[in-house]
Amino acid sequence: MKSQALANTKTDPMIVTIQQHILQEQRKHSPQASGSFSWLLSGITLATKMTEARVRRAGLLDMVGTAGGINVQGEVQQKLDVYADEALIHCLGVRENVAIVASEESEEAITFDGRGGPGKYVVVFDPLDGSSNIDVNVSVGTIFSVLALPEGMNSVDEPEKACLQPGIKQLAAGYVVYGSSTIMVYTTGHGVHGFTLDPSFGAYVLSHENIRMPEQGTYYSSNDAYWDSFPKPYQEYLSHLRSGGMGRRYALRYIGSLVADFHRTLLRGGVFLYPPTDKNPDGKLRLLYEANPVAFIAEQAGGVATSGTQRIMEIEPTEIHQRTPLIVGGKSEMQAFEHFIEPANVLSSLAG
Ligand code: P6P
Repeated sequence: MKSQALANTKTDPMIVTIQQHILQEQRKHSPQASGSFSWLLSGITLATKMTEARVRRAGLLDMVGTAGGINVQGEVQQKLDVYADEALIHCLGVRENVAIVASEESEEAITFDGRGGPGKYVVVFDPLDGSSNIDVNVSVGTIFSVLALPEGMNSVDEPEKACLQPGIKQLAAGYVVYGSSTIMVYTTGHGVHGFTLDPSFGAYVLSHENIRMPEQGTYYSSNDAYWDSFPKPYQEYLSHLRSGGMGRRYALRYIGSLVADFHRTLLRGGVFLYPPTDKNPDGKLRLLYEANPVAFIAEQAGGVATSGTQRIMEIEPTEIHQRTPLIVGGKSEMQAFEHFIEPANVLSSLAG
């Protein structure tokens, strides 16, 4: 007889860890799988647990503040940025099936040659997105995307080219949000599943199976400080949301940390927008390791993700750190968005 206390919590003896879930999914969807992907993912989960341990105690470990460097984006590196980046590079680097990684923190792609046999995966990631929020105790996150090393491509000679694949080629994508609890959300193309880190025994335990994004929410999420530099169709769309044009009043929620803003949108619905602005005319968010993984997860959960001119996952990348506008949300909000943006695209294409 199971004790009542155990029966009502996720620590029930029937818990499902992320490793168990991946293996179950692989057996269900690709019986011939060698378990190679779950070995890769265990490198990511380990690195995020190492990072989580420091995020939680940042103020006590001299891990707040800047590391003194500037990353390839021209952003001041936080100490935790550097730690999270090194943890992922180390944990993935010791997995012989990983050929190449690319990080927001490194200008060039990194190859792991000289090990037993050629790797077959490419992993791109933002090791600690939103890290400027750490010092004020706001949620931050890790975002990752897994691609196959293209057939016939030599990982050592063309590492950057191997990363430049559209989002539809992703084998898996996920993020970890270091928030009030630490949750990993991932997809391999068979739905979206969330796992909460149980610090009492250090495992990610299934807590959100088959996440579906609500058709319509009640929040929009954008940095309204840039309103004046949003293109007019975006201003008209946001006014539509604010004025009850969607049959309900929307509230604004904006944390300024993509993983936190997207995680809320995934669970509660609504829409997140980072439009083109004067300062970032191509958008601020990076295609390969922010927009693409978010788009894969959103679409797998029944949502939509666009750059304003095309489906995010169909953008053909030309450089590792390229940026894109990102509008991602539930079906209802995104259908309304298409209505406002479509004429603008038609007009701009005519003008082009
Ligand atoms: P802004 C954090 O720096 C980040 O890259 C994303 O996590 C976040 O969505 C965005 O920038 C916030 O940008 O211009 O609103 O501060």
